[in-house]
Amino acid sequence: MQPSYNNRTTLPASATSRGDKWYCTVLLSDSLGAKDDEPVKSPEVTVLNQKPLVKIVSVSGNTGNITLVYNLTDQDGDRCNLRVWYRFGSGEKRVATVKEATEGKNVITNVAPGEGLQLTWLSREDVPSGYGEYALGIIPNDGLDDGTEDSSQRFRLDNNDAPIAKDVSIFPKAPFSSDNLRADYKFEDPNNGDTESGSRIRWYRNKVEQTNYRDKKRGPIKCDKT
Ligand SMILES: [Ca+2]
Ligand SMILES: [Ca+2]
Repeated sequence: MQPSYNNRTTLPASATSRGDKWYCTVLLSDSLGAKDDEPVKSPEVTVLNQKPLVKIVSVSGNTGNITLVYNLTDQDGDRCNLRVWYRFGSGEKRVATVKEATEGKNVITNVAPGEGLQLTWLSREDVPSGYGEYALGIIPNDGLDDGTEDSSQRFRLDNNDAPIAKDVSIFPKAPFSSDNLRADYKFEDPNNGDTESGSRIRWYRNKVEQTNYRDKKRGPIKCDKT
């Protein structure tokens, strides 16, 4: 029994918590003093869970570590687990590796509701050469229910590093005028898996560029034998 609410017909919301089971009893009497023999009991009601809600405030950064600022609300004051995802273009949601994760790669556990909270997406872990329009999202769960998720505006990500031309040389190394010349080099890209596309090659004869051999791996045939 909660005696401080005796004889009141209204119980303030501040007195209830999620999961509480409440009932009241009524013992009626009239102005002449006649009263019921026994108090009458109401059916029991359970105070329901209010689902949490996330609102993403901002995203900053466009390469490597991306900072997300968000607000987390739960009217019951429940601490929440947050699952973080990313999306490339209009593709499907994928698990986002976050620095603050305490469970797996993308779950931050036991977060108290508040404003201006931050998390960091380690984007290079998930998309080492990611390039294009991305979005991030958070799904809150208060231990009972998934709440209302939010996703960020799309933002531009550029994790792509330029490739490096290694061991650039001409073959043969000691050519005669009857030899075709060939440009030799190795394509190395810091992002594993990137392939060569659109490389530019220039040939110089006595320091003057020979534009008709642009982007050709084979250089001039100095002496045409035909
Ligand atoms: Ca709740
Ligand atoms: Ca690259």
